Amino acid sequence: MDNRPVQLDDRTWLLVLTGAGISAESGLATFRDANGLWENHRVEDVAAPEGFERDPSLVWRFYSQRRTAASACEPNAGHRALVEVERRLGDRFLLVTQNVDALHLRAGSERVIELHGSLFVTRCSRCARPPFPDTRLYEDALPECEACRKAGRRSLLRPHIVWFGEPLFPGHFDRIEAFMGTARRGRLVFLAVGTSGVVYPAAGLVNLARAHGAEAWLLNAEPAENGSAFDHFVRGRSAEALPALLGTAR
Ligand code: BV8
Repeated sequence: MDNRPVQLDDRTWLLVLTGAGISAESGLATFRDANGLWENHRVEDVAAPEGFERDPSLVWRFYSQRRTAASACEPNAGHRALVEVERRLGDRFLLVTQNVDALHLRAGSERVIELHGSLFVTRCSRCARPPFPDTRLYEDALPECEACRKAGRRSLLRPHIVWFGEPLFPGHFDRIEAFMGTARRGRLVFLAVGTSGVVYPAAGLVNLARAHGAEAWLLNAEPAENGSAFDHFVRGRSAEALPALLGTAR
């Protein structure tokens, strides 16, 4: 257990990975706490392409409910601490989040990779039209793609989210690896916050960071599945423990 702040000097490059735990204190249910039943749905029924294929209405009701829940929340002190550190470190900072709730963006983080996509972006399930910002709720009629309709076919819109069994978006891992490679000029620190370390490839990031010489920290309310890969473990709730760990607590 470590309780001293992470040293963030002018040689430090900081790569942060956040999970659902950083949004818990904003009032959003975490993935694990729901014991695999997510808002009363089995994950494979609502966060997998097969589930969307089988029952697109159920999936759109699930994501509409999560759009409503996330929109009703506010970023917390954990999100704000990361905004503060980004201001200090600039391009020596990169935030990778597994969360799709957009709370990091609403807090003011800019150097963010939304590894699993966003609740507030929609795309066509079939054509190559670019994903687009979307806050609408689809609890009755299923949304269809206008571009496909104009081309004489019918295709459903879907959340721009990486579902289980789907690959990550192209370029995200390249950007993360490029950041780690550049960080070799200085001292790379990898910090995971609020994640159970179960879902891959995100849970493998700590190993990649250590292969790039990183010092690895985990801040979490409980030990994580991949906890043994970290050099330091800070047990705590991120809204309070993260500002202290980063030295941004007022
Ligand atoms: C891929 C979007 C390959 C959805 C998410 C069998 C078949 C297919 C794939 C697999 C398989 N077996 C394994 C896999 C791989 C699979 C995987 O890892 N499965 C796990 C369950 C074993 N991964 C995938 O499928 C990935 N894709 O492998 O593709 C491929 C490659 C090429 C070509 C084709 C295919 C895709 C994974 C992405 C899935 N999508 N999200 C949505 O959100 O709607 S993942 C989902 O889980 C969320 O994003 C969530 O963030 C993420 C991980 O969970 P955590 O964030 O860690 O949240 P969790 O609740 O688990 O933990 C929270 C932690 O916080 C807890 O430890 C808690 O103690 C702590 N905490 C709570 N409160 C606080 C706190 N800590 C601090 N402060 C607090 N206040």
